[in-house]
Amino acid sequence: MREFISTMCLGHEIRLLWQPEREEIPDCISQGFVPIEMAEGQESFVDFRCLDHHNAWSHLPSACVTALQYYGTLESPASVMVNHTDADCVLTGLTLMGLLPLNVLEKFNVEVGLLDTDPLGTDVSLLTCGDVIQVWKAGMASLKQSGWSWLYGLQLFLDIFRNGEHYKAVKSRLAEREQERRRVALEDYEKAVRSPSGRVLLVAPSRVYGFDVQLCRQSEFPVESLQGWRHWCVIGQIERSGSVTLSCPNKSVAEGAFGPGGLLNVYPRLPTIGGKTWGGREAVGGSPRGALFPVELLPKVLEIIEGALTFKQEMA
Ligand SMILES: [Mn+2]
Repeated sequence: MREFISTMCLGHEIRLLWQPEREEIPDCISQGFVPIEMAEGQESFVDFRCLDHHNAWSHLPSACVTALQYYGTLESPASVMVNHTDADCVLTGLTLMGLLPLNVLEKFNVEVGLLDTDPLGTDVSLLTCGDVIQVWKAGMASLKQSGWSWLYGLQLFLDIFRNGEHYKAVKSRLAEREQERRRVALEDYEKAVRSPSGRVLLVAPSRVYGFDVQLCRQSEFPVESLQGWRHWCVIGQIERSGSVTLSCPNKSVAEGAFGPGGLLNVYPRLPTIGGKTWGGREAVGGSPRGALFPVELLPKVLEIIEGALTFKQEMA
């Protein structure tokens, strides 16, 4: 829902336009509102700064990395236009306003950008500022869709950097939890069943969220290429809910493996439950909503998904 918020941060005036109607976006840009990651479906709205990396701009780096070349150029009042609250989007605004030192952001934005563009292939614990990103994400986990949540995200970034000493305990707690999650994910991976090509993997049960670990990024190859990943689809039987989640590394790998549309080609082939079908997006989806998926059908699911691969290349 559209909101206009006029407020302040570190002495800067901020004029924030949240989720403007699609038809009014071009007008708002000509009035001086800087669009940050304003992708609406298949269309991305940008000004000369090109702060987006979706749709027609998918060849660009993440927005917060592009924003480094416009560091501190948004004078007060800073007029920005946004439609979501994630680390890349908020950090882009922070960078344009120059609210943290450039030498800090030159390192930090690159890492946030890496997580934004390759979330399943980046080990946050290996990043220099991974702890800051983890605290921020934990602190934003219950965010509401509102311009105020974007502004709170801005404040939280500043607070974590400026008052880092207060966050020592929470940082080590989150790091421990992350280490434990990776350990359990790897343990589940070792018990997983592989399809004949090795490209599809059945993790049953899956005790933690672990697709990032289990898909096995091959970092010497590009993130969007089939060679960039050991497995192209992980079938996770989620212990907590009894449902099944399918995860491919990203849309382009899903399409490379299963043809245009990725997993959309796969859902109709999978066994229905009480007439309800599988569904989701190109790279992520799952078993029928709200239904326990019978474990005895899982080998069949593995077989069907292996059979749906349009490009077969056995694992090296
Ligand atoms: Mn982004």
